[in-house]
Amino acid sequence: MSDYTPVPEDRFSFGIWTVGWQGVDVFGPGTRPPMPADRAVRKLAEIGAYGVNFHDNDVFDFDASPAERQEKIDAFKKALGETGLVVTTATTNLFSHPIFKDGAFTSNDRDVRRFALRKVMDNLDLAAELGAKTYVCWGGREGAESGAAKDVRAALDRYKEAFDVLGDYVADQGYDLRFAIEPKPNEPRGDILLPTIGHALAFIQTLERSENVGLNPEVGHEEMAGLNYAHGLAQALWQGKLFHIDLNGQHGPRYDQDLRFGAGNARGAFWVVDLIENSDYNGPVHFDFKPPRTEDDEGVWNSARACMRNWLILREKARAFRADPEVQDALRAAKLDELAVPTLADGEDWRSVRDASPDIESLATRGAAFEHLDQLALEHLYGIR
Ligand SMILES: [Mn+2]
Repeated sequence: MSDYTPVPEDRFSFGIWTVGWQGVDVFGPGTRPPMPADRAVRKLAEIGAYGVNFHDNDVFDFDASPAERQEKIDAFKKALGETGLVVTTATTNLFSHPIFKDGAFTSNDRDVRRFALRKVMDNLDLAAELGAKTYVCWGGREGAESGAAKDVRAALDRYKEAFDVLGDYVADQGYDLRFAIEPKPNEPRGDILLPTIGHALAFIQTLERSENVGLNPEVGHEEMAGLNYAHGLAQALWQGKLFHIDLNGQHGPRYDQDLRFGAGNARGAFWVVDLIENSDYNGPVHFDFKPPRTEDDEGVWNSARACMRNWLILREKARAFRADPEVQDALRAAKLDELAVPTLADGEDWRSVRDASPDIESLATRGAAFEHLDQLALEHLYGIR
């Protein structure tokens, strides 16, 4: 058993806004003081993170003067330089300021949409300068609370237009950046556009530069919709679209809890780690959580450390699961190897199965042997194997 100490090869990264969250919620103000971005960078480096992700307004305020903006960026850069923390990812705050109350790329107001594009382009410049490779787009305010307020088909036209324009900007500037759309079903809007991984995958196919746009799925957002996050990630991988991951914890369909990774649906977290560890995903292992507003500064860092520790614990368990000879036997008994074999052999076509006539009785009565396999997984997770 290791001591679960993170190393740079683990590629753990955090949003500046996660540890910096003051604990503001719908029913009360923050319980913690503001945290400057440069302090977040220094503390994250101290606890073993590899990288960071930032919104423009995590670093400088929405209404900062050019001089104030530069001063905050310089402090951020200084902390990055001193700690060696990598900026893996960047994103734009298109949801906090009242101007975005009806969305940004899909606001009914054209002037808001034009300003939103400008705000993203400003931060794409900074993202490229700081070396980010992924640009996350979470359209939290793109949606509606009521039926007639949003023409969804027109809004999707505008959503596509935004990605096409921004894709041209990145190409024309020669930036080495890919976009990653983050789906979410609701909150803060009653209903958000591109609510799930599946909706977003279908949308991406319509874009002019679709090869440069993928996904940033979040645990909690998919589980809020009652969906299986690991299955969603697997489909995104299968379609070559898993550009980034947002890890946290969630207890089923309720408000967006943003618990530390591994809390909430622990069984789901096990399968997420197992999937990612056995995939070609090579982006950051990124945490987008919120330390509960019950916590003080010490609690914030305990919560952040626990995200990484839980990943490492689950990684050890997932590896032990796959290496267990009894599991390997159970996988064969459950015919996982057979699923990997094409249904038609080389040279066969539909004629080969047109009259398929297996032993129906035998196939119908044969058990799938999944319960034994799943129990082995749970026993690894529960720590007795
Ligand atoms: Mn969330």
